[in-house]
Amino acid sequence: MIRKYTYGNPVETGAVIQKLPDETQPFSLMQLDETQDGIRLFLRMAREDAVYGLGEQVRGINKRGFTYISDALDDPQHTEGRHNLYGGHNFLILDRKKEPSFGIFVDDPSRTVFDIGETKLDELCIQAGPDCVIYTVEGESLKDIAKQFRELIGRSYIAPKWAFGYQQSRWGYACAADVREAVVGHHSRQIPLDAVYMDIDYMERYKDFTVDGEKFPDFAEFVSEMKAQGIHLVPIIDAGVKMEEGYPVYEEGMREHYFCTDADGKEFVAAVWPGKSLFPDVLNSKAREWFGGQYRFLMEQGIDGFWNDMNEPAVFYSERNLKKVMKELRSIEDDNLDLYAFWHLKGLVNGLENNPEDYRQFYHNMDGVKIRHDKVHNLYGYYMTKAAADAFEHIAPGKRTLLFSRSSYIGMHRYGGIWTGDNASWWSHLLLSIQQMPSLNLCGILYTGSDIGGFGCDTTQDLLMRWLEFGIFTPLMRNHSALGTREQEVYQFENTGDFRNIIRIRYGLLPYIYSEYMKAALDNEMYFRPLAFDYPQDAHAAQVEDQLMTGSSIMIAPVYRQNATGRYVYLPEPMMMVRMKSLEEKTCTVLEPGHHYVDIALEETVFFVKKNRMLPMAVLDEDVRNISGVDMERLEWIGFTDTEASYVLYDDDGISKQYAPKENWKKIVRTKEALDVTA
Ligand code: MIG
Repeated sequence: MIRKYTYGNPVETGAVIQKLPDETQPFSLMQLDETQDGIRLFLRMAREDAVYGLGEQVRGINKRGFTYISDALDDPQHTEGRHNLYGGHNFLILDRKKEPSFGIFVDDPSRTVFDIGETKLDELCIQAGPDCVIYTVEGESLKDIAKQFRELIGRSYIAPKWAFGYQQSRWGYACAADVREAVVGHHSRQIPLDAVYMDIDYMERYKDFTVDGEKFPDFAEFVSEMKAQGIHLVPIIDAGVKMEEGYPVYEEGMREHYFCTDADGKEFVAAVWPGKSLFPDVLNSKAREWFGGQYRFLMEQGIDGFWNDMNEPAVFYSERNLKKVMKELRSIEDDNLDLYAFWHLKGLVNGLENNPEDYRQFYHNMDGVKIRHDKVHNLYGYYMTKAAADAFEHIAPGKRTLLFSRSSYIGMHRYGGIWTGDNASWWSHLLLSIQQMPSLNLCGILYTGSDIGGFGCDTTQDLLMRWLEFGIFTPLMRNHSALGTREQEVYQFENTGDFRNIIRIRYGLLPYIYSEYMKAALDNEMYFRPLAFDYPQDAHAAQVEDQLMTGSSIMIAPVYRQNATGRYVYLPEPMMMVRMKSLEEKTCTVLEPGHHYVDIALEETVFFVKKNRMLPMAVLDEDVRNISGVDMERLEWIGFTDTEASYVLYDDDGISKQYAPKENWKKIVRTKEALDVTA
């Protein structure tokens, strides 16, 4: 049961796809106060109630105990005190033990605050509006509420099958030779790989939709050379367009008034990578169509995947604010700065970046309606990504193109995935990434993953290995690291064979991962779920913050602590533990429900299969190089049952949009004796 309540005069955000009538009854699930500054919602929470959702945020799966803010921001400090990350995902579910649970979605693209028991331990307070739409979702169970919400917001983006292979990225691959080296580094060690990413260095002076001809002479030829080796190249696209005479994207955009403007209608100038830049007005349908059309330049050269970056949009400084700050700096040049004066100086300089005041200085032309950016701030990444996705419908119709974004808003999941941005090579960020997955899935974002090994800081062999042991389960499995950090390709470390084994397990799991992804997308379900969603009656399951139900057959419990040789695992029901040293070396043990300490050596991958369920594992040749070497017909069935186990296998061509109709989903049943791998 979904109810819709409209307050003020909200903009059409495009978050939902169902047209619902406005409720005539007053809002009743929570206390609602309408004030001049907006809407305030209050609810008492019982001590045992939990809150799930909010997509990309810091902290745990149960969001209680902190204030989360939707206010898209480019900030790499994903630490416990950070209130906002890159997106605006205003959906949460209140899991109430004594009263009915419900979900609430606040469709408000400006700054929205969720105080979930921070100010008052047992009080939830949401601040939004004044112009917003609120949806409440009542249902029979957490899963049912989640599904109804997903039906409201529409089907999740479906990536091409190759994008479920292992992908390598690094900010610092500066030329064709660097990319070749990464490919050879994997292939010469028989480590499968499906894609290599191109970060900003491929462009000519950081100009979108250009390729530096010195670093990549004959780019189209290079793209096909890579394709011949089974490698897809995935270039980055940034939100800011460089101001440079003679650069067609800049000149065309100026001529047609496709960029965001200041209050007087002059283009708003902010600096990002290329220095002074303009922001394409992706909230304007004409400008959006134009910007999306630019992707053609790369697609015509064979590119079939993109990642959209810096689309919060990130601002290094605005021309206006820089002038002001410089002037003030000059005025204090000769002062004897005491503590506070020095702090003030530091604040002036640090405050140049992503300054909230700058977001109040520019405007969009939403198809005739002039609207100040801060009122729609969280929509920018969504509409930049929609620009690309809409264009792909013309440029490569009928074909899936890989697309994911850094910033997003509810609804963007129909057009692309996200990656979780600039994390660090910290063990705490491995745990964070585990915890972000179900929250993102709840908001419809299925094609997602974190920078494996960590983006900032230097990784270590053990961190990368443990991260991969989790990453083999995330739909987006990409190793990415920042310029200046330790080189992080798996072959940079000793015991490369162990890394190879883990990555090969991913390819072995591919039939399962792809099936589960596709079923979750086509059925509006979650691929990663908190344990409480599957075991609502189990009070302990709700406490588990570091294990995930993954697809329909398994539960994962990754190791995320340094030097740990194992971990505690909670089993809500009997499950079969599968321990893998490699794809070929597995041992299975049935464990009783309850708490266990499980030894998991550094190079081992462990997961748990539910009773009467099973999963397919592809049998791979030694020289498999990419997903085309995964034979969906050559499967081993792993399961645990006293009688028979079953599984619904999904497959399709992996590239067209002709998804297999439900009648073609293969239900496979195996008796205990017929299982290939069992306890
Ligand atoms: O200001 O393009 O999150 O993945 O490597 C940094 C360089 C800009 C941020 C992205 C990161 C990417 C980096 N970008």
